[in-house]
Amino acid sequence: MMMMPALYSAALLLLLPGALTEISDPVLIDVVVENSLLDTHPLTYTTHVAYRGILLGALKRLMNSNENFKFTYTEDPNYGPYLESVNGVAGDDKDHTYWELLVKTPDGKIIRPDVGIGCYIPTASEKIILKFTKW
Ligand code: B12
Repeated sequence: MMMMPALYSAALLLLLPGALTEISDPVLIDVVVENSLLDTHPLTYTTHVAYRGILLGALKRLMNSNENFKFTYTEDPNYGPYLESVNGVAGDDKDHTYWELLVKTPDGKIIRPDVGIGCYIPTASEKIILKFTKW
């Protein structure tokens, strides 16, 4: 019986290196802002997200650290945060414009996530594309 605490400590020490990597490694991502309706150059920003953290957190961190990036969102009762504007350009229901969320994975594929900025969990080296477009 006296051995039990020591055994537990040994087991905990074996588990720790993995656990520590997870909490200390920030996940680097690029955020690309594109306007498909105007002939403007895409802007690329680099930021990071916490391990298994949501995109919304990364966008807030980017806004707080870079005065050239800003965004606003509204709160949908069912689906959470809806990306409303980026760098002063807002989507408008009347014009059928919105900010589409796309992701370019490290192997070059472009995917359209089936969740919004409050649910999407970026992984390392992804390019998050915020694309102003029409529906
Ligand atoms: C039409 C539609 C859109 C239209 C809305 C146009 C409009 N203003 O009318 C547009 C093209 C803008 C759109 C965009 C997106 N959508 Co959408 N959309 C729908 C759809 C097909 C119908 C919604 C609807 O009209 N409901 C009827 C009305 C009466 O109810 P409502 O509550 O008022 O509807 C509003 C919300 O649904 C809101 N809305 C629509 N999409 C989204 C997405 C998010 C994340 C939020 C917070 C709100 C939201 O817009 C509606 C009108 O105001 C649903 C699927 C479905 N069948 O329900 C998906 C759906 C809601 N969309 C979804 C997604 C993922 C997106 C995008 C994130 C896709 C992307 N990768 O870019 C983007 C939002 C990006 C952003 N800016 O934050 C998901 C949400 C799932 C989730 N848990 O996050 C759904 C469920 C489809 C799916 N993949 O299964 N969408």
